[in-house]
Amino acid sequence: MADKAIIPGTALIVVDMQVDFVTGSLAVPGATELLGPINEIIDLPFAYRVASKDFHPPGHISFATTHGKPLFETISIYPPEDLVAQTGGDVRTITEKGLAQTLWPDHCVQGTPGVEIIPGLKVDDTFDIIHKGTHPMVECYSAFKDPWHLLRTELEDNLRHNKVKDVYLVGLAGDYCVKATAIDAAKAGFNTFVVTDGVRSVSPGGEEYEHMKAAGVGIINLIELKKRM
Ligand code: VGL
Ligand code: ZN
Repeated sequence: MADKAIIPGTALIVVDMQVDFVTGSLAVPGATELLGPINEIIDLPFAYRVASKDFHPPGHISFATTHGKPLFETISIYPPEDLVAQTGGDVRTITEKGLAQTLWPDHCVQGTPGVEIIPGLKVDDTFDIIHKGTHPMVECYSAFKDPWHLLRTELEDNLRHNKVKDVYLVGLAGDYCVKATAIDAAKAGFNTFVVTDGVRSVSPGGEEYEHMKAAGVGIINLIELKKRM
């Protein structure tokens, strides 16, 4: 990286490369294979680097234990009325949108070892860190905002402040947080690319890449990324 000039307008987003998703309670298949490729990608001359962290309070709405229900069951969840009221929007329209929520093992709980970025990954203090899923009643796969658009993180402001045009994403999980974050990035108007060598999914071979492509996200591999950078 030292011998390469920074490329203005480029950003790397490392999504949820945390202990619980790599080796912990919600370990994504093949996630340990990502350290090499992602470290290589981190060394490329991005102008701005940011890592997201799933950062749940104990008893989060996405945990099966919170509801006393079996793991991986799907329930409908609704936005908390106080938050809806604060938005000043159409409360009824928003609250009627029940959302399918998969119930996960407890994971990425604030203050636990599982919430930390996986050791060995070169996410250093040049990275900004975005915390998401911090509200007990709101799931947030995207590092930009929750599905009801009630709570936003600093990510979009940070990207704009750093004059970012091209966003490259790697991390976990391809079918949840990477997908949601990439789609929101494209919707926000960034040229958005997911680098497949840096991604693993909970249930690979679903249609995660088709969904991303349909939203305007470019799907590239590490060789293609290196040609651009
Ligand atoms: C994620 C499931 C639950 C992710 C987060 O980072 O993809 N998946 N919470
Ligand atoms: Zn989570």
